[in-house]
Amino acid sequence: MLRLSTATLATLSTAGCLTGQPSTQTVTMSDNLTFEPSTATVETGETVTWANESDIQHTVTAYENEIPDEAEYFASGGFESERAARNRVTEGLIPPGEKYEHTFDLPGTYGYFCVPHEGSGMVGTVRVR
Ligand SMILES: [Cu+2]
Repeated sequence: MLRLSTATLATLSTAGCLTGQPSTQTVTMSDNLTFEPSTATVETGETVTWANESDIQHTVTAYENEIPDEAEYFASGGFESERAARNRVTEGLIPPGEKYEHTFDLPGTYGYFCVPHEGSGMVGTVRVR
Protein backbone atom coordinates (compact mmCIF):
# COMPACT_ATOMS: atom_id res chain seq x y z
CA MET A 1 0.00 0.00 0.00
CA LEU A 2 2.75 2.40 0.98
CA ARG A 3 4.75 1.29 -2.04
CA LEU A 4 1.83 1.86 -4.39
CA SER A 5 1.18 5.25 -2.88
CA THR A 6 4.80 6.34 -3.32
CA ALA A 7 4.79 5.18 -6.94
CA THR A 8 1.59 7.11 -7.54
CA LEU A 9 3.06 10.26 -6.08
CA ALA A 10 6.18 9.88 -8.20
CA THR A 11 4.04 9.47 -11.30
CA LEU A 12 1.98 12.54 -10.48
CA SER A 13 5.11 14.49 -9.78
CA THR A 14 6.66 13.56 -13.10
CA ALA A 15 3.43 14.25 -14.95
CA GLY A 16 3.29 17.65 -13.30
CA CYS A 17 6.72 18.56 -14.59
CA LEU A 18 5.90 17.50 -18.10
CA THR A 19 2.40 18.83 -18.52
CA GLY A 20 1.94 21.61 -15.99
CA GLN A 21 -0.81 19.67 -14.22
CA PRO A 22 -1.08 19.99 -10.42
CA SER A 23 1.49 17.93 -8.59
CA THR A 24 2.58 17.31 -5.05
CA GLN A 25 5.63 18.23 -3.11
CA THR A 26 6.96 16.03 -0.34
CA VAL A 27 8.57 17.39 2.81
CA THR A 28 10.28 14.85 5.03
CA MET A 29 10.49 14.92 8.81
CA SER A 30 13.79 13.55 9.99
CA ASP A 31 15.51 12.30 13.12
CA ASN A 32 17.59 15.46 13.35
CA LEU A 33 14.41 17.47 13.97
CA THR A 34 14.13 19.24 10.65
CA PHE A 35 11.67 19.60 7.81
CA GLU A 36 13.37 18.95 4.47
CA PRO A 37 13.22 21.11 2.50
CA SER A 38 12.67 23.75 5.16
CA THR A 39 11.08 25.95 2.50
CA ALA A 40 8.84 24.18 0.01
CA THR A 41 7.46 26.01 -3.00
CA VAL A 42 4.27 24.94 -4.76
CA GLU A 43 1.75 26.40 -7.16
CA THR A 44 -1.71 27.44 -5.98
CA GLY A 45 -3.93 24.38 -5.71
CA GLU A 46 -1.07 21.97 -5.17
CA THR A 47 -0.69 19.60 -2.25
CA VAL A 48 2.20 19.26 0.15
CA THR A 49 2.72 15.82 1.68
CA TRP A 50 4.73 15.62 4.89
CA ALA A 51 6.30 12.20 5.37
CA ASN A 52 7.61 11.16 8.76
CA GLU A 53 10.75 9.22 7.89
CA SER A 54 12.10 9.36 11.43
CA ASP A 55 11.71 7.07 14.43
CA ILE A 56 9.84 9.61 16.51
CA GLN A 57 6.53 11.43 16.34
CA HIS A 58 6.13 14.92 14.92
CA THR A 59 3.34 17.35 14.10
CA VAL A 60 2.75 19.75 11.23
CA THR A 61 1.14 22.78 12.85
CA ALA A 62 0.57 26.14 11.16
CA TYR A 63 1.44 29.36 12.94
CA GLU A 64 -1.89 31.14 12.99
CA ASN A 65 -0.29 34.56 12.46
CA GLU A 66 2.10 33.33 9.75
CA ILE A 67 -0.45 32.31 7.16
CA PRO A 68 -2.41 34.59 4.78
CA ASP A 69 -5.42 36.25 6.44
CA GLU A 70 -7.92 34.51 4.19
CA ALA A 71 -6.29 31.09 4.37
CA GLU A 72 -7.79 28.11 6.12
CA TYR A 73 -5.90 27.07 9.25
CA PHE A 74 -4.19 23.69 8.95
CA ALA A 75 -2.55 21.26 11.34
CA SER A 76 -2.09 17.52 11.63
CA GLY A 77 -4.94 16.29 13.79
CA GLY A 78 -7.34 18.58 11.93
CA PHE A 79 -7.35 21.39 14.49
CA GLU A 80 -9.03 24.69 13.72
CA SER A 81 -6.62 26.82 15.71
CA GLU A 82 -3.01 26.88 16.84
CA ARG A 83 -4.19 27.00 20.44
CA ALA A 84 -6.17 23.77 20.05
CA ALA A 85 -3.22 22.10 18.32
CA ARG A 86 -0.91 23.07 21.18
CA ASN A 87 -3.37 22.06 23.89
CA ARG A 88 -4.14 18.66 22.36
CA VAL A 89 -0.74 17.84 20.96
CA THR A 90 -1.05 14.05 21.25
CA GLU A 91 -3.98 14.10 18.81
CA GLY A 92 -1.86 15.77 16.16
CA LEU A 93 1.17 13.51 16.32
CA ILE A 94 2.18 11.82 13.07
CA PRO A 95 3.67 8.38 13.84
CA PRO A 96 6.88 7.15 12.18
CA GLY A 97 6.15 6.04 8.62
CA GLU A 98 2.92 8.02 8.37
CA LYS A 99 2.03 11.07 6.30
CA TYR A 100 0.02 14.26 6.52
CA GLU A 101 -1.04 16.34 3.57
CA HIS A 102 -2.59 19.71 2.94
CA THR A 103 -3.71 21.39 -0.26
CA PHE A 104 -2.94 25.10 -0.61
CA ASP A 105 -5.69 27.03 -2.38
CA LEU A 106 -4.40 30.55 -1.74
CA PRO A 107 -1.05 32.05 -2.70
CA GLY A 108 1.17 33.37 0.04
CA THR A 109 3.69 32.33 2.66
CA TYR A 110 2.77 29.81 5.34
CA GLY A 111 4.87 29.26 8.45
CA TYR A 112 4.50 26.06 10.45
CA PHE A 113 6.24 24.06 13.14
CA CYS A 114 6.36 20.76 15.02
CA VAL A 115 4.79 21.19 18.47
CA PRO A 116 7.13 18.84 20.41
CA HIS A 117 10.28 20.14 18.69
CA GLU A 118 9.56 23.82 18.17
CA GLY A 119 12.13 24.61 20.84
CA SER A 120 14.72 22.68 18.84
CA GLY A 121 14.02 24.80 15.80
CA MET A 122 11.81 22.33 13.93
CA VAL A 123 10.03 24.90 11.80
CA GLY A 124 9.28 25.22 8.10
CA THR A 125 7.76 27.40 5.41
CA VAL A 126 5.54 26.73 2.42
CA ARG A 127 5.51 29.31 -0.35
CA VAL A 128 2.49 29.13 -2.61
CA ARG A 129 2.84 30.92 -5.93
CU1 LIG B 1 9.17 17.10 15.53
